[in-house]
Parts: sequence; C-alpha cells; structure tokens
Amino acid sequence: MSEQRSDSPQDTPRPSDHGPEGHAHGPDGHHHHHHDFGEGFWAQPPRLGRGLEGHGAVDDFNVGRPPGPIFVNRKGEGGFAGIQTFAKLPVCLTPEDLVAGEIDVAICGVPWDATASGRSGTNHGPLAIRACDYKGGYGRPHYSLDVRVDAFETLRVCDYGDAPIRVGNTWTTFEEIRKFVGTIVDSGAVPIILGGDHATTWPSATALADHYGYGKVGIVHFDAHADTGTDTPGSLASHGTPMRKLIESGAVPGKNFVQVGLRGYWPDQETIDWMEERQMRTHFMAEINRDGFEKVLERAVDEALDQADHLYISLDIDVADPAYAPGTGTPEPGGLTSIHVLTAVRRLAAEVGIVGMDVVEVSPPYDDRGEITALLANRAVREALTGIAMRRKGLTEPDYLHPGALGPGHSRALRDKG
Ligand SMILES: [Mn+2]
Repeated sequence: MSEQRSDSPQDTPRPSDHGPEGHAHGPDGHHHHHHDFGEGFWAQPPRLGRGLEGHGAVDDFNVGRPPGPIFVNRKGEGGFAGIQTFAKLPVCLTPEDLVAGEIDVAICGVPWDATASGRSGTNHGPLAIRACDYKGGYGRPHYSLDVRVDAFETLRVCDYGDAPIRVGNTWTTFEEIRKFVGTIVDSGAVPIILGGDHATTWPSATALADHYGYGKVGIVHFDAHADTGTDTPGSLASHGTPMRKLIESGAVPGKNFVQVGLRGYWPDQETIDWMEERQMRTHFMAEINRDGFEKVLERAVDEALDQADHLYISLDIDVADPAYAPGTGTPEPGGLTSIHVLTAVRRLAAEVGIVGMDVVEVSPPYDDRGEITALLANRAVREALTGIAMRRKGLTEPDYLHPGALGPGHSRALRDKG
C-alpha cells in the first residue's frame, strides 16, 4: 500500500470535489456508504491524476516528418502478410497525426495484465487481436455482408499503437493510459481500446469523462462479472473493481450503466444491493436465458438511448461462453454466443452511437490454437466500426439488415421492385 501511495498523483482530490457520487447524500437523498472502506480508502487516489505531460503518444524516431497517417504496408496485403497493424491500417503515433489525418476512429492497445486476479497474459491481448486475422482490410474491400456497408470506405481509421506501460507500477500506468486515451478523444476521434485486463477500463473511461464531462458518459458493459467489487484484498485497482471506481469518482454515475451477461458465483448480495442503490441497470444471464437474447438486447438498447449523452462500450470477452472465448482471465461457463456479442456491438454503435469502446480480457496464452478468442475480439472491433459507419450513413433503424442479406425471398422482392 505504501508503494501505491508514493506513486499517487499530487493533486489527489477529496471525494467531495467531484460530482454527486462523492457526497454523503445522493440525488435521491439516501445515504450512500462512500466510507465503506475506511479512512485508508481516500488516502489512496480515489480517482486518477490529471495533466497532459507525458501522455506517451510521441514519435521518438521520425524527427521533422510532416504529421499524418503513416502507411507501413503495401496495398492489398492479407492479414497473414506484411506488418501487423489492426486490419493493416495506417499508423498514427501522435495527436498531430490524428488531427492531420482527420481520423474518425483510432484503435490502440493497453498491454497491461498486472491487475488481474485469475489467469494472466492479457498484456499479450492487443498484439494477438491484431495478428490473428486472415482478412487484412485496408486497401481492399471491407464490405459487411449483413448490412452492405464498408467501414473503411466511410471512415478514416488508424492504428495508434499502444499506451505506455510502466511494469509493476499500477498508478503511474493508469495515469498514462488516461492521458494516452485522452489524446485520441481530444483529437476528435473515437478510441477503440484493446486490452489488457479489465482494470484498464477505469482510466480509459475516465479519459472519456474528462472530455465530455463527469456524469455525461454512459457505459454498456458486457461481462460475466459485475466488476463492482470494493477492492481485491489490499488493492483498489483490480479487474474486479473498475465499475465501482468509475461510480465512486463520479466519472460515470451508476444510473448510466447498463450491464449485460452476468452469471456465476460473484459478487455477493451486499455488492448487488450496492449496485441497485446506485441504480445500475443489470441484465443477468438468467434474464437472457428466460426471455431470449434479442429481447434483452432491445431493453439494453432502449436503456442506452435513455441514459447518458455519450455511450461507451466496455466488452469483457468473457461475456461470451468459454466455448467461444476460452482465452480469458476468468472464464465463466454459460454465456453468450459469438453472434450475440457481434450483433449487440454493431447495433449499439449504429442505433445509439458510441464515443469509445474497449475490448478487454483476451489472454492469448490460454486461447486455443485457432485463436478463437482473439478472433472474436477482432471481429467485435470490426462490427463496432461497421456500426459507426452505418450511423454516419443514416442506417440507424432497429436491427437493420440489408434486404439482400436475408435470403432469396427478399432478394426477389427487391428485383421485382426494380
Ligand atoms: Mn469479466
């Protein structure tokens, strides 16, 4: 603990400095137990540091080059060839590159796994998600057969590399992640962040709140787990606590959370009571099994539209059943299918609109030899890109699919019309 304190930012604010969540009495007048963890809690940073120095988004080598995206591959190479960026996208290294390239979406990694409680290895997630792909993408057609939209034709997308990681130093690393992601948001681009363990959602989503305002960001959180723990014994930052930290800091109020897919044997009733008190909207796997995923997704989309001004998706790959995502830190059987995950991400991006997204908890050492977990994460990012492109083209109706994708009956009807 003393080591964490010595790393803490100088401007550690008191809880009362930020938002209603920090006050003893919430907007509803009820007492919220923000002293649940004793005096020691606030002695450690209740939220992360600020400031833009050392954001890590620098180009150390190419001094004097004009800013803009850098192409590191030849046109049309498949994903199995050449240099691995996400989908063979051009690279941006600095905020100036993002601005000069008028980048719409910047994909980056946070290769950090030191706050995981289960299987480690998620620090290898970002590279695995980039490298598992046969398709490539940039410079060749990238047409979604479901909706007939080409995200790379509609959007300017880049690979922004990875946030700086300070091995063994949680607080410094989280400050760096917050600043690094902040450079993307401040440039006007949507960050899509490849994890990394789920604790990194704390700094990543805080970066969005820095930009759009505390309380102005909502999160749809796909996960087998609530991630609302008070602490992992002895440490506030863990992959079991980020959602509570975001709520406690006021960055993302509890009522701005929609959770989907929770199951298994954690957390306990006390924590669930706390979640209800904070008005989190939680859809357990039991509800999905009873009513069907499509119905629950409709509810989640409606709630997302109803909640905050700016939506962030946090996708813990373990929301998918281990049959679809074995390579993850804390696998929990009985989860969603790949189709559920991909459909949900695309629909939220198209119908609600997103300002950011993370895909976390991909642990390549535990993935199967077909890299199915990394591949699901890769395709979830592509569905997000497709959804963002659909929204830009005005294709925001509920559960939009191109008629040509729906079978011969529909195709014939289209031909008859013509
Ligand atoms: Mn999880």
